[in-house]
Amino acid sequence: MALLDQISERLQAGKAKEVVALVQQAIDEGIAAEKILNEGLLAGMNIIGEKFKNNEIYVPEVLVAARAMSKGSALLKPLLADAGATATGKVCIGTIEGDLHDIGKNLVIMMMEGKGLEVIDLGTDVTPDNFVETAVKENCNIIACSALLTTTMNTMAEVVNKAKEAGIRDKVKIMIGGAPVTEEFCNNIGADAYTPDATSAAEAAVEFCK
Ligand code: B1M
Repeated sequence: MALLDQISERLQAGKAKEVVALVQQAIDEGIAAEKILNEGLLAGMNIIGEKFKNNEIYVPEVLVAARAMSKGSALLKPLLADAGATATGKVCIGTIEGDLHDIGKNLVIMMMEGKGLEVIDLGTDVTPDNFVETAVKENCNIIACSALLTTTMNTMAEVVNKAKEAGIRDKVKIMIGGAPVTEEFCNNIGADAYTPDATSAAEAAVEFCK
């Protein structure tokens, strides 16, 4: 089996140690970090998502796969950094209130830091007040919100409202993303940018900070 397929397969089996070893082997063999991420780790995670949706696997299996994904991608972090990254700016990021999914958010952080941005990670289950208070206190250029559940994405509208109430709406850009989020939703709630993946999120953040 090809190395990237092995990474995907071991990730699906939740074998974090084996995933780490295989990712290291792929790095040593000179495979590009983005290829390892997309064709190995994320490919495996997508299959997990499909099986979860079809009730072929349940939360415990998804959790161990998610852990393997996190451990494997941590190895790629230094390699995903842009050589000579010069962007400056501060972002506070988190997964919205009620939502515990953090793999996508962590990838967004990795890509943003790789471009030189300073990122404050608020973690998961972050309230709109927490986003806005942090942006005020830390003088952030960007508030970035991730949501993976259709039930939690609507709370992102509250972040926009709270930013207006706090009088910082003209000073801070609000970026949103996550599997159920769309451009149309972004326009409806009055956020500044929707991006579909971590790479485009980092690129948009750099543009906002120029
Ligand atoms: Co959950 N879960 N989950 N889950 N989970 C989904 C999201 C689901 C689609 C699965 C399914 O049914 N097909 C479904 C949501 C359905 C819906 O809302 N319509 C679901 C459900 C229902 C649930 C529970 C309710 C299950 C239960 O308990 N019965 C529960 C909710 C818990 C909670 O949050 N309160 C739950 C729990 C879990 C686990 C804890 C087991 C685990 C999370 C572990 C963790 O994150 N540490 C988990 C996982 C892993 C998934 C799936 C399988 C994979 C998500 C993932 O990490 N993908 C997911 C199925 C799926 O998405 N196909 C599913 C990989 C990741 C890299 O992609 O996060 O989309 P993603 O990020 C992408 C882009 O979206 C984007 O960049 C990333 C890639 O470049 N992006 C941004 C993300 N944030 C961004 C922000 C940006 C820009 C781009 O700007 C700010």
